[in-house]
Amino acid sequence: MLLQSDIKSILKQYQLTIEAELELLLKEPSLNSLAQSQALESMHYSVMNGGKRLRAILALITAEAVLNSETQADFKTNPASGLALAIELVHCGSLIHDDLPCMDDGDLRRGKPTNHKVYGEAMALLAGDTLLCYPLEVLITKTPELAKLKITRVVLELIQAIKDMIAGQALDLELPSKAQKTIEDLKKMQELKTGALLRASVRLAAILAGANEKQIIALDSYANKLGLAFQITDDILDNTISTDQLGKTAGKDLKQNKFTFVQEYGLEGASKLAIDLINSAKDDIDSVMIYTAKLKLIADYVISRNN
Ligand code: GRG
Repeated sequence: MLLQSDIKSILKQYQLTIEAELELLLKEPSLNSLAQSQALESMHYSVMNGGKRLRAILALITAEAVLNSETQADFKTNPASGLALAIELVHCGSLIHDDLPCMDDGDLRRGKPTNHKVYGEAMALLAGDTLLCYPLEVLITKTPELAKLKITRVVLELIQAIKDMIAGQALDLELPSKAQKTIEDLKKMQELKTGALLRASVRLAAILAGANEKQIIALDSYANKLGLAFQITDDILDNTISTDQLGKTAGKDLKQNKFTFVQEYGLEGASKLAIDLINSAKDDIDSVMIYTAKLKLIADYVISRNN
């Protein structure tokens, strides 16, 4: 039986596998043309600079749960292996663009200078661009043969999730200047900006692993709630954790006049909302699968993390 205290070692195991695979992907011959400039080094800097690898882990453990596997499956045969890597790459690209001066203007990411601080804005832009198209190649070429039967649906849904993330980012940029902001505006924006990729990690892994419709619906609901709880926790951490611990500049939301869940509900209210969402997310998956332990542990981790 898995305990809450096992989460650190479980995360570590998956992180090591994912990082080794990401490192290999950045050496693929299809990226050779980018190696002629600093573009590949710039990408490498932002893909391999830490990160919790939450989206990739969610994809892998969702597929394992659907396949009734209690233990970590061999990476290459996990139906969601290509998806896990693809989503992680898109996520890293989105962070590079998010940190640009024309967006969130970040100096620090994962405790290190942001991409454009090291490689300049133009190279950061190009690294982010590459991390938008290369992941689709990765998804198609690295998905194990059997799961490839579902690939068209999965590619199309991933493209939609990426467009939703971009739409969420656009709303995020516009929201501070909107005169009448409602909590519904905030939820919609976060559902798109942060929720879409997290949801895709779970939902598309379930599809690739051959989940039935009931399981897909339950996992989709789990992922939606997890995504919202993740963002609420981000808002709480921005208010309560130091820049050192957070790995990026703390207290930025307030400085940038961002409308957040903490502003709306206060620290205690926001924390209660996140806990309720996670409990409900865990309930969602109980009746449709047997091996839900890791999905539940990671749900708890989403709101107990400190970065
Ligand atoms: C070029 C792909 C691409 C996108 C452009 C900039 C943009 C559109 C989207 C940005 C969306 C964004 C910044 C969403 C926030 C997601 C979020 C909460 C990031 C932090 O996630 P963690 O904590 O990060 O999982 P680590 O560092 O652990 O990977």
